[in-house]
Amino acid sequence: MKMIFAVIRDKDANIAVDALAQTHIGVTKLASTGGFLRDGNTTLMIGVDDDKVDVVMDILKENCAKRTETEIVMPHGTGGIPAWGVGVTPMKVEVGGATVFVLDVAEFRKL
Ligand code: 2BA
Repeated sequence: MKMIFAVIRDKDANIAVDALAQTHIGVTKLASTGGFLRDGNTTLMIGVDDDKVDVVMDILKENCAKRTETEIVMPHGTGGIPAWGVGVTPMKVEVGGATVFVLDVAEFRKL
């Protein structure tokens, strides 16, 4: 058995948890904080039989991997207030990303 720890973006967490649950894979979602940015992220704790590790990796790749998305950037007016009506700019930005650790589980019990 393996324990997979996946540090992912908060925004990707719910969809990843849903996809794991639909595949009947148990997951615990932990609120975490990155040591470098000191920003909130999500750590998923996923315990699975060895033959399910690739299934989990595919789900994480599909829902959390780095990808490019087009976002609308709203220009700021005075005092940091969004300047509605002024030309908005669609920009391609890189979002997502997962840092994944796979550990051997010495023992698994439910008491
Ligand atoms: P990533 O490398 O994609 O890491 C995203 C988050 O994954 C990290 O958030 C941290 O919570 C976790 N993580 C990454 N490597 C880990 C490890 N070896 N052990 C445990 N957890 C780990 P942050 O620490 O806030 O880092 C956010 C992003 O800042 C990183 O994205 C990386 O692009 C950059 N970064 C991190 N440390 C850096 C450093 N010393 N110098 C320059 N850039 C750094």
